[in-house]
Amino acid sequence: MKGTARLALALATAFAAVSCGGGGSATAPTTTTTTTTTTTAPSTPQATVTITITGQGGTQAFSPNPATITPGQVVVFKNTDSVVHHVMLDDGSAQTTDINPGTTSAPMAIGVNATSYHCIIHPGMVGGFNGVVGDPPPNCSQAYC
Ligand SMILES: [Cu+2]
Repeated sequence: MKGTARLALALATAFAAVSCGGGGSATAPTTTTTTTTTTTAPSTPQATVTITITGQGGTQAFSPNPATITPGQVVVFKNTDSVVHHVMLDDGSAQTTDINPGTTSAPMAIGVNATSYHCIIHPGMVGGFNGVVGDPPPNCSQAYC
């Protein structure tokens, strides 16, 4: 009987010591769970880029030209001119619809292979991305050359 009581006391003391040590260190990590909401922040550099249609010709037809984008970035074309324009990427991967004067095109994602674009109504209007300003057709003699 005496031996059993002494053993129980020894076990209880040992268990208390272990659980005390374990409980002390368990409280710290629980505060890190709120950091997950900050993962949406990197979307900020992907904000839509607005390229203005100026009404001038050649590489001056768009501003900024060249526009700085990242692959997959969404751009819109804002027509501040007095006639309709219609922009197509030179790699053929995407195009706007007709952009009426005073309106802005629907958002268009720019693929990794798209480096330049032009107006299909006025081929002299050219622009590009990331150092490329576009290439007006040789001997361009129409409007917006
Ligand atoms: Cu045009």
